[in-house]
Amino acid sequence: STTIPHWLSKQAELAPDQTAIELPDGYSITFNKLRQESQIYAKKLATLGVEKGAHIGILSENSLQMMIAIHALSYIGAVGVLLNIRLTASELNFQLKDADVSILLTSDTQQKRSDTLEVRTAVQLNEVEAFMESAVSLVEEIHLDDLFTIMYTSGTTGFPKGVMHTYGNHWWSAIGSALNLGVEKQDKWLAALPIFHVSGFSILIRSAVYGMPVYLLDKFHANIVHDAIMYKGVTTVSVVTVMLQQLLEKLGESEYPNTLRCMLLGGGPAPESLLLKAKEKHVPVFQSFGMTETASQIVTLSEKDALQKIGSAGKPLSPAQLKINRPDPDGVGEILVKGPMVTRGYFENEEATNKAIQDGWLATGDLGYVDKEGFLYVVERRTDLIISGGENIYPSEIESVLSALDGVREVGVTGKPDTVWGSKPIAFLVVHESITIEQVENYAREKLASYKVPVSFHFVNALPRNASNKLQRNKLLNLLD
Ligand code: S0N
Ligand code: AMP
Ligand code: MG
Ligand code: MG
Ligand code: MG
Repeated sequence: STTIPHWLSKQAELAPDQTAIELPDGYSITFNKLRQESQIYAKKLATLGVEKGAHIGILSENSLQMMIAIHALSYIGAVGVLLNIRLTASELNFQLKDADVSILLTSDTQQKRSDTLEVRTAVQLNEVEAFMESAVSLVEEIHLDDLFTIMYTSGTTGFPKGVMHTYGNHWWSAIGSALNLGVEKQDKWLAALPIFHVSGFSILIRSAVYGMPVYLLDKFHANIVHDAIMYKGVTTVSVVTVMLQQLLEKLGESEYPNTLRCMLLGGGPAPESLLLKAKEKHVPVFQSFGMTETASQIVTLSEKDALQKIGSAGKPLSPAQLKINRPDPDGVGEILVKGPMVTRGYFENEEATNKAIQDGWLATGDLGYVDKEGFLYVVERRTDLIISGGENIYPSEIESVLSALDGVREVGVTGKPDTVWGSKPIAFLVVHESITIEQVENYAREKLASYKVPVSFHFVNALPRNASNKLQRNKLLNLLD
């Protein structure tokens, strides 16, 4: 397979004194120092038993230490399994087991719940600092075909699937972004999206590949992002819809300085009213379409096209292709994508992999059409995906969890439009008389991440079903009338 010099080591040679990471409290670290600290950390992880090919869980809000740990895994050749901190213990335990995680690294906050997690070893990221350094030899060349990360994405079957990313997927994603958005000398990319999602993770990779500073937040805070754009020379920010909404509110009648050149919007649909509002305030929004499986954006609309093509997700990035499968008379069909940033499949899930990827083309599950000039418009999901604040929720996942509760006979879940989050799940249940709504809700809270807990629960006599007895989720909301 193709090899390249380790990307962080390369930047430490090319731009040793360039800032790699800057924090809101003013602390910053250069590429040279970041390499040094990541390599030391790698040798300490080796003492803990982290070795080439091992699957290492990471459960943390964004932090400098998390970034160092991720680079350290790459110096060992270990695989990072990035875990969503909002998940419950049972949801995390599924992923820890499915991904064969042997060692889990946590932030201090997450460590508090590690006794509910089923993993051989759980260690705090900062405890590793105290370890001795093992005399292991570190990776100097990255093999682009090697597996680097696994990130879970929920699935139609009710069980999440581990999306595998090779170094090559991440590398080509960063290159594709650069060829489309450009890389400029003064670039500084703000990361408030979680690193456990590819939306945040991809910023870390772009930083190493371009030699570009990251302005790193532990998580999204509208105030801090606003100030960073206004006063800290941030040029690029990745956001989901709900964040852009809050930022525009904060902006009020003012405008951002010219230093801001790109507000990269992704992770789900964006209401046209929001895009128009952004346009009015001269915010350089770049709409994009991408998914965990494509290692971030694969289709992006530049600001200059945004005026004529409002609502479009743009054109496929330079190293990517797109086609619409079996278009209807209006040209609408399933969006298929192909390119070197696309995953080779789901970890130990051949069935799902073969279903999603054929001849290198990934079936996204999304419906869309391409206009005469080649711009993609995403219409809706073919499947029943609910996207709340950039987090994916599959109705089937909630249905199978609630069905397991005694007294629940049938469950149907669908998305209900929500002005803040975009969409939120709502549940309809056929139950035995003995059970109460409160019991169902408590059970949901125990088993499901809070963003997946339905906004309301409705007991009904029967669920809408078609002639072959299949649940008709698109008719569930009618039960409210
Ligand atoms: C929007 C966020 C920041 C909201 O979280 P916040 O404010 O931090 O919430 P908390 O204070 O932790 O909790 C308060 C209560 O709110 C609930 N809650 C939190 N999040 C949600 C949610 N999404 N939906 C509904 N409720 C939520 C909490 O549960 C809590 O409730 P209680 O009190 O009951 O416990 C946060 O949700 C967030 O960070 N969202 C973004 C996630 C994301 O990154 N999605 C994108 C995933 N997609 C990809 O990675 C591929 C696309 C991609 O790469 C990309 C995407 C965007 C931009 C660029 C790119 C790119 O291509 O580079
Ligand atoms: P995830 O894997 O969590 O990143 O979710 C990816 C999903 O988000 C896609 O399959 C789409 O359903 C949705 N999505 C991403 N970008 C867009 C967009 N521009 N418009 C509509 N939906 C989008
Ligand atoms: Mg397994
Ligand atoms: Mg909050
Ligand atoms: Mg997801």
